[in-house]
Amino acid sequence: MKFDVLTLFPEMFEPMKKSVIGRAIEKGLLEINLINIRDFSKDKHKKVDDTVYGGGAGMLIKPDVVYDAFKSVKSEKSKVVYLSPQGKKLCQSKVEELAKKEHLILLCGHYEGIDQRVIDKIVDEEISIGDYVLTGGEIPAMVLIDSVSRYIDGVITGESISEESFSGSGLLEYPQYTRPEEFEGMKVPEVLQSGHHENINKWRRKEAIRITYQKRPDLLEKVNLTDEEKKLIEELENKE
Ligand code: 4GT
Repeated sequence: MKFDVLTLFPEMFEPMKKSVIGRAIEKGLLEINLINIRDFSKDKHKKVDDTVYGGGAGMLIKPDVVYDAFKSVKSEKSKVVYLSPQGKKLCQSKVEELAKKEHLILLCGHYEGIDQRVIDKIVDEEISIGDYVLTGGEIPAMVLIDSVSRYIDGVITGESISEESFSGSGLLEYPQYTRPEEFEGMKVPEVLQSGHHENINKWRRKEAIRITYQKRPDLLEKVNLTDEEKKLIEELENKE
């Protein structure tokens, strides 16, 4: 999978060369190509922004430089995503959908944003990472790359993906423990040391339901629960 990132601050993506994503790049599973929008300025001072028509504070990125940067990377199969607070909020199912694409072009705004005409011309989808304002689309682009890359074969070792929060069951993850068996007077739950896998799975499912009920009850609406599990939730409700 290939990401082309159109940005004024390619250096911001340096940290992605570390850890899991860095190894995926080294293994050739993933390509992150950084395109500096400034390289496409025709201006002798490499100017990329200008004042806003109609007045108001700040500067906007000019449409022609963004368009030229886009043309330098576009392909038949590319899909252009503009990271913006106006976009649809990113969720795990959208992440999974994007992971099926071969080539994503991520457009990052800065300052007050980008001239609307080039957005209308080249953007296929606008995505937000949440309802808050940032100084640029670079961090949202990194969030998207990180979340999507985990779905590429070989990026994540082991089973993991289907069992975790927001995938599969729709529940949050059950609590997990490692050594020591006792920490600050707190013991690892007995059942997890029993080696009885059926009981362990039952305990984990129950804990996942309990934690989802306590931390994110809104998520439970979409979860398929057995009658027994619905009773468990009633019990939790009565405990309050
Ligand atoms: C928030 C988000 C985002 C910004 C988000 C254009 C100039 C947008 C600054 C940029 N803020 N981008 N993608 N919540 N700010 O996803």
